[in-house]
Amino acid sequence: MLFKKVWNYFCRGRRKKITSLVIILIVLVNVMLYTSLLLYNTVQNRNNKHWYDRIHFDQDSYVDTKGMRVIVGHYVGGNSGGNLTEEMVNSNNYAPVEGVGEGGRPVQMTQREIITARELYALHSYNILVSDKISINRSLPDMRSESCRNVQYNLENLPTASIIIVFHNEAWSTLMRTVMSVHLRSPVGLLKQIILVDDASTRRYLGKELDNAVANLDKVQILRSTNRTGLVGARLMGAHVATGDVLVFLDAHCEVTQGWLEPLLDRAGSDDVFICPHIDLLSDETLAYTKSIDAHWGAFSWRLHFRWLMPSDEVMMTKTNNPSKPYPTPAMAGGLFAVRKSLFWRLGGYDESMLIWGAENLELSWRAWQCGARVEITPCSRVGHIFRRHSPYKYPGGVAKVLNTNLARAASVWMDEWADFFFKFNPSDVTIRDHQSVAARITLRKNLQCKSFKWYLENVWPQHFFPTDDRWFGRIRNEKGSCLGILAGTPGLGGPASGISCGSDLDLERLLVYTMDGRIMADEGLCLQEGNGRAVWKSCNNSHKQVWKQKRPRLKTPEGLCLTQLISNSKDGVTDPLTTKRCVNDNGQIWHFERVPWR
Ligand code: LR7
Ligand code: MN
Repeated sequence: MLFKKVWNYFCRGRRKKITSLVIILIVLVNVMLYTSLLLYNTVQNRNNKHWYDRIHFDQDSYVDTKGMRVIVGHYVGGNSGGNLTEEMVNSNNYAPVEGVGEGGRPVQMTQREIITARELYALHSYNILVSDKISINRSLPDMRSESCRNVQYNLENLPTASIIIVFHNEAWSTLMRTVMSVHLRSPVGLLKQIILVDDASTRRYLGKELDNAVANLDKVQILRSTNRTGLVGARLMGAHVATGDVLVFLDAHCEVTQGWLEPLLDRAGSDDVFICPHIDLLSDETLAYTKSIDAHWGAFSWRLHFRWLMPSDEVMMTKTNNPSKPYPTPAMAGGLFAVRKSLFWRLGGYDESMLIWGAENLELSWRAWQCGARVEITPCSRVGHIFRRHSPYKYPGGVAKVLNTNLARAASVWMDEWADFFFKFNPSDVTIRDHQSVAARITLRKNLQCKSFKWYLENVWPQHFFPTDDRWFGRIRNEKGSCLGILAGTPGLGGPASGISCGSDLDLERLLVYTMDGRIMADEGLCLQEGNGRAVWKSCNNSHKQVWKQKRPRLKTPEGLCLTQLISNSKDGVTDPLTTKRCVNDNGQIWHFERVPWR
């Protein structure tokens, strides 16, 4: 009733027109608001970084100075897609769409595809939906630098190559794209064979369907392991049947680019080197091919996790002067390298007792260097690899057991006193070590008359951050209570330095190396650095800002400022960031060096 009265009052004569106009206006404004909201949402979604960031994320990756995310070859175990049906897991959905991903370009998805891709992600730890849309023969740009393109190789004089690609439950499209990229971009005369080694895959499409595909390809053969042998066992199977002069190993989700093979063979020909290509990035989300930074060095942390670091100044200098020259690296990532077959076997192939995944890359690198060979990277061979955040496959026996077995074996055989350091701070690995028989590998080391780990550290990686006999090692405790240390989760590039709770003698996060030239080094190659009145953790370098003179009981910068802790202790045991201040009479400037034996 009331409504009708109000309506009649407003809807007479001239008022009727005004009311209608007002209603139309209100509707219009609402529609506009709604559309802009929708638009905003879409843009938001697009900027929402990546959907997979919400899956879960560990600390084993960081963004380096040039913005490249450096994912390191260490896993904390994967998740194998819970809700997927047998059909989804076992079918091959390769259906290339013309032009998609050509030239190495990223592939965009529709909102609907994003949902499916998210469901399928855990199958391979990369975006299989996108991979299935890209042709296995897709084009890629020539990734080489000008100076690399100008190098002339005499193909007649280069040794021939057997390419070995091992896989366990790999996706069809990425595996085949790896094979096809090798086929398309390797000089015919140099490519002896491509050996695929199936490490007991269970996916249906990797059976007959793969056999048939391979049967149609020239020079490609497939070996199958009946039991899950792990990547070392699988690579050895391939190496045993290889007939080429040089073995070239690739992961099963790579794409090689123009001119990739010649520089590898050129260097591998010399019989004293394990030569790695420059590894570029294939995005796990869009499969885009992107260049990785020009120079990186392989090394490892105190816990023996593989890490990419900036090369030493000397290496950077030679790289600038001769950008096409291979340069030495303390360790290789492991999956992509070439080596003369005779050298591979002469140095003992691989440690056959290494399981599934991990540590074989360090073992091989140490063995190479210590036993008279070298490990190098050639900037002229560019190969893309899909970096994964998690391992998608199962580790029989558990990830920790597998990885620690391999690490224990590698450390026991090659690291001498630093093996004691490793086991002291990883006591749970001691039992694993004691169950290993490494006698055959020790004999190999003796027979090859290999050098010590001390020699390796001093000569191959003098910039290392491990404790040594001429470095102090221990905890640096502030008079107010906290200790200098690295907060869990500090990225590889560093961050503000705070005092943290002192923990036990086994907490590597609080243990530091103090060098004779005044550097305070933590794990992961971080050094305490002074800047604008603050103390921060930064990648170790030669800067005088990383020099701290111990003037008991103080720690001083070269300018004479004192390292200072302001607050005695905050709630979660983490103090305010440390500062550098004029030296005064303040407990916050008193630091006690408490030595901890490192082996
Ligand atoms: O049980 C297994 N059987 C296998 O055949 C487990 C794995 N594999 C295969 C797998 O399908 C793949 O083709 O082995 C290959 C390597 O496994 P990934 O791709 O899961 O390893 P990754 O790329 O994460 O890890 C790096 O470190 C490993 C340590 O064991 C190996 O050396 C990998 O080859 C190595 N990859 C690279 O070096 C590529 C560059 C990335 C980095 C860092
Ligand atoms: Mn890989």
